[in-house]
Amino acid sequence: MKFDVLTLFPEMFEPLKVSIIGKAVQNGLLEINLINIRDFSKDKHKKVDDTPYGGGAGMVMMSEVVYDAYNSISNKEKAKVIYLSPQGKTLNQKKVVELSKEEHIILLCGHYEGIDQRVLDEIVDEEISVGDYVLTGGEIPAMILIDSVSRYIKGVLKEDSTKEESFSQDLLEYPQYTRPEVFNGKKVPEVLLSRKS
Ligand code: 21W
Repeated sequence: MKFDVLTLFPEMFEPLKVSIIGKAVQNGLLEINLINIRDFSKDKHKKVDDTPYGGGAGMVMMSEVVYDAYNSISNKEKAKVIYLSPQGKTLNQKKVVELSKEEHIILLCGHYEGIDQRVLDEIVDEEISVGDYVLTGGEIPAMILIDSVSRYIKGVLKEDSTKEESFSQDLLEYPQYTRPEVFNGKKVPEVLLSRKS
């Protein structure tokens, strides 16, 4: 599965280079391309945003630079374009499983107050939020989406740890223990001790 990420802050995506996701990239199960929107600014000062028409606080990312960054992505005809946005539909596990069936996802991360609506209308298929609280941009939400979706790609997790999740929701969740048998005077439940591996 391939992700292309359009962002002003590609350096925020370092966490995807370690652990399970980092290994999946190394093994070629997953491809994550970071595209720096600023690289597509034609302005001598590399300007990417401007004040909003009608006034209001903050800055708005300009259409053309976002559009040019998007158009630099190859083979995007079948890709799903997702804009991470506080106004989007909240991500849940059902949506995560659905997205894991896509071959190619393009993630657009806003920063500042948002992105000019005209380029969003032009390129975005779907808007997704990660919850009802305010962040500074779409980069951490994009990483949440990549992390949650990638778990469902065959070979990313060791066994099929995702099977029980989709069928039984969190009904099968239970407290877990490992060595030592006694910690701060608290013993591991007796019933588990005979089933040690
Ligand atoms: C937060 C951008 C607030 C803009 C019109 C005029 C992506 C996010 C984000 C951010 C505003 C997600 C406005 C949960 C999030 C994100 C940055 C305010 C107000 N509209 N999921 N002014 N929470 N946040 N815009 O914040 O980009 S997914």
